[in-house]
Amino acid sequence: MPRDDLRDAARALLRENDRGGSTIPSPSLYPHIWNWDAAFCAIGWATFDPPRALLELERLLAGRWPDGMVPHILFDPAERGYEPGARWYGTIGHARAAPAHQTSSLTQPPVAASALRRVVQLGGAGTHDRARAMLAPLDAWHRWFCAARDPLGLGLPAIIHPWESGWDNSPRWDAALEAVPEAELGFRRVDTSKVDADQRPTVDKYRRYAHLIAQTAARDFAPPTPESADFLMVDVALLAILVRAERDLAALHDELAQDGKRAHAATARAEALARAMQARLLDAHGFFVDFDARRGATIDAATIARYVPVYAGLGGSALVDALLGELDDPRRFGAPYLVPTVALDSPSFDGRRYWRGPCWINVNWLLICGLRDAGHDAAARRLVDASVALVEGAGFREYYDPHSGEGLGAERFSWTAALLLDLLARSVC
Ligand code: 9WN
Repeated sequence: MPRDDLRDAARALLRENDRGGSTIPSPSLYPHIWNWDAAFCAIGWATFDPPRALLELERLLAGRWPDGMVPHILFDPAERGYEPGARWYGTIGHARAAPAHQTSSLTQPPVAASALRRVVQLGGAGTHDRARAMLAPLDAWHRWFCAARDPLGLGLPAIIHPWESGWDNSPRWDAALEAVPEAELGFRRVDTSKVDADQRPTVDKYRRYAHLIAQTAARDFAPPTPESADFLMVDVALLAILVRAERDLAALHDELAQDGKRAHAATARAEALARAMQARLLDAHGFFVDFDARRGATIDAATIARYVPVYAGLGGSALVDALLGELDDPRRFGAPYLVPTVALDSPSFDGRRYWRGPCWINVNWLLICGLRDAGHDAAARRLVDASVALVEGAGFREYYDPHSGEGLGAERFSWTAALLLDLLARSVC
């Protein structure tokens, strides 16, 4: 398909999923605002409508909690097509929760500051006033991660639920989830009536997810401790996103507000996180590994998350070289369609079930950004072409089978369209 047509189709999809200023991830499965989806969507909107991109981020930040957390879902109260809904989280009317919005009690990877920087780059001076107003909430959210989510004082914030990683069903969380009790769901799963069950998490996973949510509510949404949280995981992919977001926030403090003090503080937080990652999360082979903060155990799962630190320039040329080597290795990540999220020779690999093998355009995008910044233009271009090939072959799907390229999961998926727009804009410019 000519790239102009692909671009038009991607723009049309974002417009179709626009619900008056925020973009739902997919009409077939996800009818509310999701956190990192909104940030990815803003990056797409920025390529053709920067004011609309700003609105996407403003709507997301409007759901923030008094302590600074930006929730992983902002619910549309009129929408009934997704379970679990807001009531199930126990957040409505709670003093710690957002006063004027119905939200989940979790967060998600903080892509928003990096998205805002991209919007400002593309939108120019006309975006500055509205972008400046978002710096304080972004700053508060970034500070919240270490303030509320580092009970062991590792300098490394942890997630309390697989949904906070965005990589919900990744084998990275299997061992820790095994020890989490199964609870009654208390809601009707609608996902498996819309998408084949073999592409979604198993029933026992959902029961454990339910337990973790109930535990959060039982704690009255107070910050977790190893005694009060059955899942406390340092996620390297989320941390890499936070490091880059802090640097982008520092640049915005400088450029938009000439606020050297806050810029310096954000840079210092980024560098402290990067140092803590180097000190505590590097394994004997030079890979960053997730860390189970409850059990004091590192996680050994062969997933592409080990390469996401390249997005933040972490790991240096050794990590980039290892990534390039594994992308060429048909036993590892060198699938016919790129990039599988789990190594092909891993016993956990499942090319159809979400986060256990399929290709995702947002993961490709994180790797592409890192490769480009490291000066590996040809490798970045290869992953751009691979991403375009997936969409051309199967449309704007949530994820894709790395062996066949078949589209899986939700249909008319917004971040696939949005990030494709960004990839096309950057390769043409
Ligand atoms: C739970 C919306 C979200 C993404 C996540 C993805 C999936 C939700 C679900 O969909 O998670 O938050 O119901 O499966 O795993 O990354 O943000 O697109």
